[in-house]
Amino acid sequence: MECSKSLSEWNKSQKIIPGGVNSPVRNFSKVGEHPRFIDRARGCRIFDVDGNEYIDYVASWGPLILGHAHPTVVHALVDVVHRGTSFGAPTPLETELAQIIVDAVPSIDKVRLVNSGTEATMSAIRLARGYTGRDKILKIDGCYHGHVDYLLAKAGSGVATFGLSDSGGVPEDIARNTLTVPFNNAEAVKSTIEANSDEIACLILEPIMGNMGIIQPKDGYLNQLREITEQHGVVLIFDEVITGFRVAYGGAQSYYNVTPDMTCLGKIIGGGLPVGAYGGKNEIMNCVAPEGDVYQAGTLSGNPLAVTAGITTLKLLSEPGVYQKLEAKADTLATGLAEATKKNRIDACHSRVGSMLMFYFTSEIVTDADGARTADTDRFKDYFWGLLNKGIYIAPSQFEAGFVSLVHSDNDIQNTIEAASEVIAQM
Ligand code: KE4
Repeated sequence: MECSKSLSEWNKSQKIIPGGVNSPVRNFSKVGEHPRFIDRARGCRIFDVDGNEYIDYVASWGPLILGHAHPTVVHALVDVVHRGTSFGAPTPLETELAQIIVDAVPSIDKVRLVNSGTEATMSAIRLARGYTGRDKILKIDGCYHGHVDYLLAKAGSGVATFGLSDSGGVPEDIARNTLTVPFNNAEAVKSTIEANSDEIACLILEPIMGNMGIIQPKDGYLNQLREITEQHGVVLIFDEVITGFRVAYGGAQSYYNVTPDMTCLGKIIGGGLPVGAYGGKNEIMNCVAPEGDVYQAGTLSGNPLAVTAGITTLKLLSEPGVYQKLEAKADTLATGLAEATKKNRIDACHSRVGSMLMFYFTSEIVTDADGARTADTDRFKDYFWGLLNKGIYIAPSQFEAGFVSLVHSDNDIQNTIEAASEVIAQM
């Protein structure tokens, strides 16, 4: 596969951008070689600067559930850009997106728009601390919540991919307020909260772990967390930056019928442009400045372009039958992949919730981050390159999720299954 132009771009970018990329996970160093530089995308396909075409399952790490350059989204952006790009003043568009989110997400009475998932989680944690007057936070080993200092302890995504135990640059007196427990172990949460009960402000977690591959909550686990945190006045925060509007229109909290105190959103709610959000019960959200004393701000928060892309995307997702279509497409793909690993007797643990799916090269049944860490990342590397060379673009890491969009056709899915079957058969 010709990639000389990508290589040339890589040689330039490495000189002036750390790792040649503006986010570590885009770097191919853990699978070897260099990233493909993208020229354009449309629907479920992306095209690199050498003209190679790929069926895309990264979807910009989740946002593009409608596919790339969706005509309705593009038209809405073209219409709105002529009216100005940012005002630093409120607009009706922000209220419209906020209303859509409040109507869709059970835990959210009020919501503040920000510019990224990281800003959303950082703000939610500060708010939980301000609301409770407590300093400690509890997170789950392997969950990734963005690059917030005190949330990089035992994080997933790029932190796991690059084997960074934690991050450099985080002072000990910040990290020590972060407690970590394994996923799918409610007893560990209970005992940790009881040991620190009047000091823990919140428990934050991805209700479905999407940054160590995909790890689903065991039956009743989220309900147990809800009860335990309720008993001890600990704010329960669902980080639904990935799962929000992905696994259901109301997110994982609707899918599993468990309502947290606060929710963080991102990715899909911006439709491919920078939007994050945090929201929750009125009594908590009323503590946010200027109403309350918990400060959070942002020059471009609620930006009319990004909000327009988000509104347009969420309106299209609210149409009848959308999630059934996503479910059917993803189920077909997941079934085909499972048949391929089984037929070739390749140890694999498959995982799918709605239109997010992946599998681990391991014989274990993965229920937490330690289980995910048993995956054979060398085998994954072979799988990644086998697919890429056949025109299938998945995340360059065993510890990420794959995403099916509304515009992956039956043909695209079948082509993917055939390509994956050929690669797996050669393993
Ligand atoms: P951003 O700051 O990257 O918009 O969102 C941070 C974040 C928060 N919470 C969850 C559950 C997330 O998955 C993320 C970001 N996800 C990664 C990929 N798994 C983004 C890709 C990247 O880091 O470039």
